[in-house]
Amino acid sequence: MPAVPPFTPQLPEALQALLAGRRFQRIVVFSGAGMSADSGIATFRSGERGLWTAFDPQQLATPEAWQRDRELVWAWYEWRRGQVMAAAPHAGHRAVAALWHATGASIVTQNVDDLHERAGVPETAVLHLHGSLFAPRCDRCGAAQRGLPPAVPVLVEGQPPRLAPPLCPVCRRGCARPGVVWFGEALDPLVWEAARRAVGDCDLLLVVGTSGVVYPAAGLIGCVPAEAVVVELNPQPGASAGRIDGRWEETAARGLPLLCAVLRDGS
Ligand code: BJW
Repeated sequence: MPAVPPFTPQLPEALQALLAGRRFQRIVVFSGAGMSADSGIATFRSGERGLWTAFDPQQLATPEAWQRDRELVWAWYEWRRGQVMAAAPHAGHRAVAALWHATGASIVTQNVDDLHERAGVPETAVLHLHGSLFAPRCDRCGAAQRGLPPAVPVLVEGQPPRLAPPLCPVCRRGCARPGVVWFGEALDPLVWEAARRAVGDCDLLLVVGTSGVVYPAAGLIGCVPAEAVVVELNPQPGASAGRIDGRWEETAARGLPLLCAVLRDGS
């Protein structure tokens, strides 16, 4: 029988020893889909509930998919935007926000949701490597089309949902596309550089809820200075690629409140 986790999470001894008596000055939190799993947002690759188990990324998350079938892709992203809007940040998001307020930690996320922000981190302080569900732009002229009201896809029985993306009010030729980074697309160079700088200058990197298989984001872990400490929080052992000095096999909602308190106040 698997051990029942204690009701109140406890830092593993090895991690406690690694962090004991240390005051970190330049912390970076690097989050992936597992960060939002406890808010009910599906991850991409975790078991049967992973998005890429139910859906084919080639049909939905590539520029080619967009060229082939905009209405299918737009409907899928609007469905996901609706799910995020209905979700709420959990205790782990709030702990990261408190850590940001206390230490000015950098927040680098692969997530396209806004749960770090809704937990209290200012929008300008979150580096979204893979864009945002809330930042659509024209697929032709690039004009931002923020603030679109949530739309409901048309459902035809036995067929995938479809939804026409709104026409661009600026050029009137293109239409809104999701403001996310698809496979084969480059990351925003300014966001990427800022993330690399933060990680390259950190003294502690906290890696939360990522499988570490998507590049270049996963390569960030390799940018940490030799003297920095890398801690991974993930219920799946050894999920991330790269050097990890301390691990805690725990969920974000359970682990982050304690871990962030230790980093904030010392142990
Ligand atoms: C919990 C938990 C709980 C569960 N608490 N934890 C070979 C080598 C290197 C690169 C490539 C290659 N072949 C192809 C590439 C390139 C490609 C790539 O990396 N592919 C890999 C799949 C191999 N990369 C790209 O295409 C990137 N662009 C690029 O390379 O551009 C080059 C270029 C340069 C110049 C000009 C033009 C091009 C772009 C990558 C974009 C990724 N996009 C997505 C979709 C975003 C939009 C959307 O949301 O739909 O980003 S894919 C998806 O994966 C999403 C995520 O951000 C990303 C990473 O996933 P993440 O966050 O790690 O989630 P999961 O599900 O994988 O893991 C969840 C983890 O949480 C697990 O470990 C669980 O255990 C854990 N967990 N519950 C804590 N409660």
